[in-house]
Amino acid sequence: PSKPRVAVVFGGRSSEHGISVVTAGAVLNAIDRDKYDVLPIGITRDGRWVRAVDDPAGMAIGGGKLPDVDRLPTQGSGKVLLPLEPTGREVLACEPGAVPEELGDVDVVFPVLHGPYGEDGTLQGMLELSGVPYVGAGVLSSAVSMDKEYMKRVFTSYGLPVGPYTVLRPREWEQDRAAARKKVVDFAGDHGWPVFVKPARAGSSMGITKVEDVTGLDEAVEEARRHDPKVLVESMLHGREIECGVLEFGDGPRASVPAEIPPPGQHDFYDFEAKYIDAAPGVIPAPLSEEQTAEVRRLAVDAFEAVSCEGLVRADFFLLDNGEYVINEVNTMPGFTPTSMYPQMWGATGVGYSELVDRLLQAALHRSTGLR
Ligand code: G1L
Repeated sequence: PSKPRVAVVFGGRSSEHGISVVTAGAVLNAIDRDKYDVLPIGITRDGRWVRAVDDPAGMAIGGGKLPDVDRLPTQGSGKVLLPLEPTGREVLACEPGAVPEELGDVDVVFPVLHGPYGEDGTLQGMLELSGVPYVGAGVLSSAVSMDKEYMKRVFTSYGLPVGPYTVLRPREWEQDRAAARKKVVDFAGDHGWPVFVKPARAGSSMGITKVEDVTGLDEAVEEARRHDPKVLVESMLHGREIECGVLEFGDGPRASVPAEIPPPGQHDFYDFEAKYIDAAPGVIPAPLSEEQTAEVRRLAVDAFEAVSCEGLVRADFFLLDNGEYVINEVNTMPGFTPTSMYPQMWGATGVGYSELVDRLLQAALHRSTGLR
């Protein structure tokens, strides 16, 4: 019997290009070759799709340097393989179920891409059009989970507790600066300084500033707007940072044991490098009471359901000093190297890295595709 063919798509035009390649190397290394055929597909920093040589070891961090698709050996001509470049329109000529001819049939795509065009639902939409199943969240779930405003709106209407926030829409900031500033000052009047100013849609922790008073506001908003013209202002929550992994099993989503992220030391909050490259900084399992553990696991599964997620999600919470949980966000493409929080939490729950990868592939392959 022929094996399902897995296209692992990685790299891409985001600043997290190198981490994506490292992660894809770990995924390729973990895929059971007795069960699956693999097709590694790299996306260069300028958006060309190329067929990479199946060499997971060559995709690891080498000499302290992150790998890059442009430096990986490619297979075949090395020319653009897919009609899926930023400007490509030939995708419309592509047969459903047969990502491009040159590549042969692909049974499932494992996307390992960060940020815009990777985890925001756009790649997922393209794969829906192609009729190819893929690992992880679908179009709506990816898009909602990428947008901090809509994520909070969905959580709220699903009965999940969220922290105080306000939104600065592009036009508000551009057309009436004074009113926009007042909106934030009034918000801080109600909920206190400092506030966090964040781009509504951005991967990792980029563009986020902790603002102590109104004097730092304009600069923080301008910085956030470099990533997204829509900006979120959140109050600083006092409590412990607790994370939980959710994974889809045959009978539905289950939550891992939770982890606690220790309070940041010299940094104001974890930056992107700490989140993705460093070994998981968390304490696993989080030192919580049985009731607190059960509650956060329940909330994590609720969050998965709230955004109609598929495959997996990492749900991030604050356990406030008053004992109540608040959900901060969900991440449909969390850090995913073997030492990242999500795989570590599942490891502590009895699901190793290879089993994780296999469960995600199985969930994707068993999903119905096409019109539902
Ligand atoms: F496909 C999964 F399983 F949903 C998946 C894909 C990608 C989970 C996690 C990730 N993570 C990443 O791609 C990244 C955080 C390394 C992006 Cl740079």
